[in-house]
Amino acid sequence: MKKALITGISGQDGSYLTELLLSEGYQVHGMIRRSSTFNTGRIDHIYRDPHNGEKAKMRLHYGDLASSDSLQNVISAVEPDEIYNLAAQSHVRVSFDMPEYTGDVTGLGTLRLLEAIRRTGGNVRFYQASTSELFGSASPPQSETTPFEPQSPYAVAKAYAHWITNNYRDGYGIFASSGILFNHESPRRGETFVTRKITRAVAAILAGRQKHLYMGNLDSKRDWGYAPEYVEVMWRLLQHDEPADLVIGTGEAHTVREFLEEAFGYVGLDYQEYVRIDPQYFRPTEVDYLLAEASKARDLLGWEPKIRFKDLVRIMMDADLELQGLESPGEGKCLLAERFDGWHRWEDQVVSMDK
Ligand code: NAP
Ligand code: G4F
Repeated sequence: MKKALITGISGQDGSYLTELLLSEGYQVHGMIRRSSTFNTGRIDHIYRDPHNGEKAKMRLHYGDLASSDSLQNVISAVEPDEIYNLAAQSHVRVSFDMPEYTGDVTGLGTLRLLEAIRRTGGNVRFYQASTSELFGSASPPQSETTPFEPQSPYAVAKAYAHWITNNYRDGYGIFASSGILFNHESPRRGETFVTRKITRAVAAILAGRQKHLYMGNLDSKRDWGYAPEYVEVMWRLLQHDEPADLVIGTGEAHTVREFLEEAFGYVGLDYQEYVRIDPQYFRPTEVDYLLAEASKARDLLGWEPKIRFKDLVRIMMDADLELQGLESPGEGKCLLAERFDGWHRWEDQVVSMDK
């Protein structure tokens, strides 16, 4: 039985990757941070195998990318065949507030992990979670040959992580691959990333629990895909004969404004009545336009995304409507708008930490 170690197992991608690897027969080990409250909400349902009800082959270990000894300890204890480095301070706006911390965890943390692999000398395969943010201000579409022009402390930290991964591959012969993934979303997406912030807000507005949605730049374009399809590429990349760097995206970009139109429109509302612009959500430097040219992934791994923009919005909307106890409007139906009376009784629920 193969053993995989996932850093960032409690995040969006970590949770989907765990499900995938368990279904492929792996024993999955995940690294989690110590927290004063539970931080395993996305993986709690995996403790039991959904197929047979038995205890899942998943174990959790305390560790942190900021601490070399914890990484050494986990790797020595697990002796994994594959390591997926998904842990990061992953929020671009937050990286402007915490640049040093982001550089330490997202950048140097990758070095600490690679160094632990080099020292233990095992024959492990390593996946690095690189990002389309590396391309920054480079003209779209972006592929593996597009030069990096990072535009935030997060992107600069990820550039370090990307290059140090290449360096350990070339210098020490470690089987190390980087997936340069464009934005991917799901109902498990963190609540302060823009897609989830929007779908949560639409559902809360419809439920009468929120009145307005405060946003930043609506003109930036992103290539949004569906997270479960993207974690499959991570796994397939490590099964390939040779290590490689690979761009993953849908090849279709939309503005934040279009996401708003689609999400509000899904429940029969006009976003312009609810959205307000708040300068606190603008970034010192913005990435305007990300669009993947992912033909190498198609040629190398036969990978093609199936879920496109409108379906993605619907999947996320349906999940957030359900969380609010509301029904999905479903195909072609015009909505729950009738239930939409009395919202004005509620105060705005603007969370100050919402980035
Ligand atoms: P996410 O939901 O923000 O999850 C990040 C994970 O990293 C969480 O499990 C978090 O733990 C963990 N973490 C944070 N700081 C840590 C530290 N110091 N030590 C150990 N673990 C730490 O991110 P995601 O969306 O799943 O993305 C996974 C990876 O892909 C990230 O590296 C991200 O930068 C990268 N990426 C994401 C996208 C995307 O669109 N989602 C695109 C390209 C690349 P807690 O739960 O305790 O916070
Ligand atoms: O959802 P976002 O915060 O994602 P961003 O910055 O593209 O980063 C995400 O994708 C990267 C891959 O390209 C990952 F590497 C990274 O870890 C993360 O997962 O913002 C998307 C766009 C930005 O242009 C932002 O300025 O939405 C714009 N936006 C407008 N109003 C907002 C808001 N973003 C957030 N988070 N909150 C707003 O209110």
